[in-house]
Amino acid sequence: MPADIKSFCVELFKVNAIKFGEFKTKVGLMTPVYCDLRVIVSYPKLMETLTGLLVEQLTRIKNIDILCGVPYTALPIATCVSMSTSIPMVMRRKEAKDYGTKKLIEGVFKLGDKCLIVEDVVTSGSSILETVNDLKAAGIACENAVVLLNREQGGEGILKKNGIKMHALLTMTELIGYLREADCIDDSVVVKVKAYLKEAQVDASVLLKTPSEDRLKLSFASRAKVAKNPVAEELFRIMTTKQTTLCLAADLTSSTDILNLAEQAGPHICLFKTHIDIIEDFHPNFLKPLQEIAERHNFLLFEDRKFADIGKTVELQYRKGVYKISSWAKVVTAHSITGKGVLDAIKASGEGAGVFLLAETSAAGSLIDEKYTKATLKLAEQYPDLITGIVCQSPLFLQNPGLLQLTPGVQLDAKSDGLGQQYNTPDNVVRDRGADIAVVGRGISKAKEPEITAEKYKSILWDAYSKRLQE
Ligand code: 5IU
Repeated sequence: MPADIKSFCVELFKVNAIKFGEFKTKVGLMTPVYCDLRVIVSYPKLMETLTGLLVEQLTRIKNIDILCGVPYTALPIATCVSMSTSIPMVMRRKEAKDYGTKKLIEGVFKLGDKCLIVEDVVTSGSSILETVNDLKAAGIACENAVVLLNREQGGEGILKKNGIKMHALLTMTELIGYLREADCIDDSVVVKVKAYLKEAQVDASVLLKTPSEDRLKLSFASRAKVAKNPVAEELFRIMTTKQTTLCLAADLTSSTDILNLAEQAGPHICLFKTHIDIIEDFHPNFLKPLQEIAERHNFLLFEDRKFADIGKTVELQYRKGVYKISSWAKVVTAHSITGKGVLDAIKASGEGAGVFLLAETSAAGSLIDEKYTKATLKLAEQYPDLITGIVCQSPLFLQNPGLLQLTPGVQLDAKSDGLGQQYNTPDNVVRDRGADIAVVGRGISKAKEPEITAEKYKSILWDAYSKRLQE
């Protein structure tokens, strides 16, 4: 391989893909060496050699389901690697944000697919991280990047800190060594480049800011500190103290049964989710013992009311009627279908409840589409102090670690319930679908021993969260 790569370097030099002199970089600094692999598409033979070298490199990387080239230079390179290895490829759209509803990732993939990144040159690693962020947002796992040239300016370390192992064919030091050997450059150029490399190390702290905010890699304890909604902050703290991310859906119709379930599962949950209007023997007196249990076991009461009317009606539904939800529920759910009014009404009540906004559902045949989901996230952004989190089925948001992802449709033993509910396993929702809190209902309430079952779900979920932090 060294012989191959040496002559390949010389060929790159000959076609001006590597140049020496004085060049301005993207960020305005001067560099004595410039690599521009964009020309390579004009030299099919060189492309073939590069493909062969990359393919050889990637045989050492295990578990690759798909490939993705960093746009644009590495797109044709990734295509060649995909054709040569028969590993399918996906494409990241750079401009999708401007189009609003267009998909960021084109191609066929499954949630949790492991993607190998293909890139030509790495300086800071920021281009790779941009691509990785979008892939992760689509539920694709990224751990490895195969690249032609490591410029040795800090990119490898930055990528590593972000969970990406870089497999480079070549370092800048090796490249200039080979070119010197082949008499393409003289000693003075070698000295200049080496001096430059020493000085021009990338300031990792600036670059790390965005990627390190990826909530999936941050502990709940650290996320508590950046939560803007007080209920989210409290939840992060409860989750950390009790080591639980379990929300129990208490969809029972008798108040005694609900109180019993709360007492049994109490030690293992962070949220107790009710549909207060399904209780057949509801009396306001029922709320007091429920609040007492919640306090004793340190969990929050959560009414899954899914407010969806005009603001004025929501205000009444929230504060009045038999249930007086605002007087006891610390958290409620809301639809985004009617827009701001719902959130304004809840906020104006001044009760300090947190809201989980519904961006996706676990129901088969749901009418919610990508456009609606995105608009919901935008709406949530406008109410940072009110929104506790987002109810969804996939890691829709990564860059806002103060928000919680709540994911219902979780069960170990069933795939569906015959009425459109779709279940995933606890491990899957946390590690592949980005759930911070998992909602489990019948998986626990219908179990023979709800207390033991709640504890089991709690520990599987916590395990999955711990693994996610290390992945
Ligand atoms: N719930 C869902 N899916 C959703 C939303 C809410 O299941 O997309 I939004 C609620 C309905 C029920 C609980 O109260 O979560 C799930 O209960 P089971 O685990 O018993 O299916």
